[in-house]
Amino acid sequence: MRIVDARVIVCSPGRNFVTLKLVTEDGLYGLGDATLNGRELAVVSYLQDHVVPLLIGRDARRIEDTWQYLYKGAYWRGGPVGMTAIASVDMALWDILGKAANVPVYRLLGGASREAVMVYGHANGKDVEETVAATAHYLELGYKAVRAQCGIPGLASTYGVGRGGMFYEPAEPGLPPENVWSTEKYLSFVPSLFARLREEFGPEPHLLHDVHHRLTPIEAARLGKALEPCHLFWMEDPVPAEVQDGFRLIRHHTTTPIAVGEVFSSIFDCRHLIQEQLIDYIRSTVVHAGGLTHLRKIAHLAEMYRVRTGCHGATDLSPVCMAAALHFDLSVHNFGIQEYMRHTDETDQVFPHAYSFEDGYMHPGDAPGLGVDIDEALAAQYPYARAYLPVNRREDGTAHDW
Ligand code: KDG
Ligand code: MG
Repeated sequence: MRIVDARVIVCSPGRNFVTLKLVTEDGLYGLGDATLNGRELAVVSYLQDHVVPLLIGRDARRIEDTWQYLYKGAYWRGGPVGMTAIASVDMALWDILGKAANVPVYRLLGGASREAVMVYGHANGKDVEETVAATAHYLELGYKAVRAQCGIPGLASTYGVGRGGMFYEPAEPGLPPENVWSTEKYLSFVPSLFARLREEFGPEPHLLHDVHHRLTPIEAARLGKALEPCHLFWMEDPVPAEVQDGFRLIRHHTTTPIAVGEVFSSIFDCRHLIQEQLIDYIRSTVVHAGGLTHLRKIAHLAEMYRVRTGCHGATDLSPVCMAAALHFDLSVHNFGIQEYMRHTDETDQVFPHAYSFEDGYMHPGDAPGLGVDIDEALAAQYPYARAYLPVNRREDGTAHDW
């Protein structure tokens, strides 16, 4: 089953996506997401200029060997650009294998470990009242878990707040906008937001919060401690992911569960955090952590330490990644939760898919392969449009983590 064609498709149906399409001599094709938000074209070049020539003529069934060939053969290993490119090849190969065997990918991964996958949605508001209303809306839709983000009194712009509704999109067209940040204003406010949400909705719904890499370890420890009475499902990215020893300090001070990993590229980024049990949830996902082949290795390591998965699932991860993540989530034993930020209707039309949402849970569907397609003619009507994530500065103008 030789690969005879490999194409990179760039489109922007509401936001930018990069998709790899591999075609075999038997006429089967597979899709892989290769979107790296704000650096999309770097992955396009990596694939087109350096990976595609290596794929033509390879046996599409040799998934592990192709992974190792691309990873080890590059010499310059790891990193978000290279690992996203490898992930897209890997996803496309699993898609082809599923289609060839006429089974959904989760069956190739060991079958379903659960009936469906619990997901969390994003409740965003510019103030507490709006965040309460957004949380209520998600709960009415059947969600069992909601991430709450809120504008901070005294700050004009805050991560996770802005376009509201069901389709929050963090990237902005053109050059990056700049946000202003105050740790003190944030820390004095957030515990009162969650106290109000618990008062409003009681102990049952799972509540999550993304700190978005903005605190120092001791500040994060203070926040985790203050949030303990509100028993969050998790506090995400309390400090920049590379401040790995900082997680130990946070751990010494609080029982609030910790999630990290959406920016990790490989098992080597999270090995220490998992083995030292410094985190509770690993958030790496298919597209940015080397595909299903590599993410499964991360999950298996995590399983030994009772660390559960919580895959990143923002809108910049295309429906191809979302489908792959759901096959992974359904099959892997130590699944925890899946993030689900809905795509716009334009995106869903370009990427028709078999996955579905019902009452707070998702299922990848039983279509052969990943169960997601691309309408290339429609995709061509949405050309790439430069967009960046915002940049963050403290009130005195110092560049800060976003
Ligand atoms: O591209 C970056 C976004 O995906 C990220 O900002 C979203 O932090 C995020 C999340 O938890 O979904
Ligand atoms: Mg996040």
